[in-house]
Amino acid sequence: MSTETIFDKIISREIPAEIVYEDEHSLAFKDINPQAPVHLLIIPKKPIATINDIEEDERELVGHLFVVAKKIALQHGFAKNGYRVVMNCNEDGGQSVYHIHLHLLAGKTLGWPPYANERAKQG
Ligand code: DGP
Repeated sequence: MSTETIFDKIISREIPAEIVYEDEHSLAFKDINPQAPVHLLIIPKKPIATINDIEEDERELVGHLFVVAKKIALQHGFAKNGYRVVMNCNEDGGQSVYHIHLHLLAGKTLGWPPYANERAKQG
């Protein structure tokens, strides 16, 4: 089961996005709320709601998202310095758009753990 999300509208160009990469199976575009100098989202064109919904026969498609991340990192010149890829799942994981996506973050030394600030606020 899948429900249309904002990412389907980006795929179909109903709403604009700063697209940096596209192929038959995937699309990558700039995150609207960047958390690093480079913050891209890499999505499959096939709508899969969450990591929990990934089927065995979709493993190649999901692996492809990592190959795209690597290609972008090389093309944009930050592969050597490094980067982070993250995929959130459901509410506790911080997922807000229910169409799986890899966050690709780069352009600075990224802190770890990524949730340190939230934990500090909770006390
Ligand atoms: P997550 O919280 O892991 O589900 O990440 C969803 C990301 O999607 C979040 O970082 C903000 C981004 N986002 C939400 N709506 C839009 C949009 O309309 N355009 C773009 N470019 N990014 C969006």
